Amino acid sequence: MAEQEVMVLYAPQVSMFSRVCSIVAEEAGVSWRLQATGTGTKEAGQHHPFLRTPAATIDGVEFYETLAITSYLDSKYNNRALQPADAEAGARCLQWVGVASHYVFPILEERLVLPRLVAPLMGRQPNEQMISEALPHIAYHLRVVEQRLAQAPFMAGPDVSLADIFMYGNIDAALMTPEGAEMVAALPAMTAWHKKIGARPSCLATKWPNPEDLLNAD
Ligand SMILES: N[C@@H](CCC(=O)N[C@@H](CS)C(=O)NCC(=O)O)C(=O)O
Repeated sequence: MAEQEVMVLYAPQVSMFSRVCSIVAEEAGVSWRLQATGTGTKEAGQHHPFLRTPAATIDGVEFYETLAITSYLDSKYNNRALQPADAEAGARCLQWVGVASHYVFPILEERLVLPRLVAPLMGRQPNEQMISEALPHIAYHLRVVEQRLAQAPFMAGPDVSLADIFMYGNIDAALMTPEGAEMVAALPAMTAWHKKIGARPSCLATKWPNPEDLLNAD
C-alpha cells in the first residue's frame, strides 16, 4: 500500500516558498505531496484567506505562511533541529528568514527570475528594462548575504537552520538565470555555502523538474 502523505502542499508546481516547505518536509522525514494550486485562484482561497501560496495541511491541521508551515514541521517531526535553541542564533535565524522572505524574494523573484524564465516560455519578451534596473539592487541584496556568509558558516551561525533553507530557495532560483549565475559566481562565500546546502538530500530531492514547469510559477 502506498505511504499516506503527512503533508499536502497547496502551491504552484514551481514556487520558491513551496520549495522551502518541501525541503523542510524532507529534512523532517515527512512524506508530502503537492496539490498544484494557482496563486490568486479560488482554489488557493480555500486554503489561504489572502489567496497566496503556499498553504498546507499537515496531519489534517491547516496552515498558511511558509514560516508557520516549516516551523511546525521542524518542531513536530524534526526535534527542532532547524531552529537554534541559543537565544542569539534563534533571533539571527528569524532575522535572515525575514530578509529572505521580505527583501530578497520580492526583488529577485519578481524582477529577475520570473521575467527572465517565465516570459519566454509564454511566448513573451522579458521586460529587459525592468530586469536591468533591478540588477544593481539585486547585487546589493546578494552582497549583504555574502557578508554574513563570510562571517559565519551558516545564516544563523554555526549550524544549518530554517534561515539557510529560506535563503537557499532564493539563491537556487537566481542561479537559473544568467544574470543571477554571474552575480553569485562573484561571491565566494555564497558559492561555497550554496554547494554545501544544495548537496543535502532534501535539496536534491526537491529540485524543480523541468523548465516547462515554470509556466505554472507565480
Ligand atoms: N508571506 C508568505 C508569502 C507567500 C508569497 O508571496 N507567495 C507568492 C507565490 S511564491 C504569492 O502568493 N504571490 C502572489 C502575490 O504576491 O499576490 C509566505 O511566507 O508564505
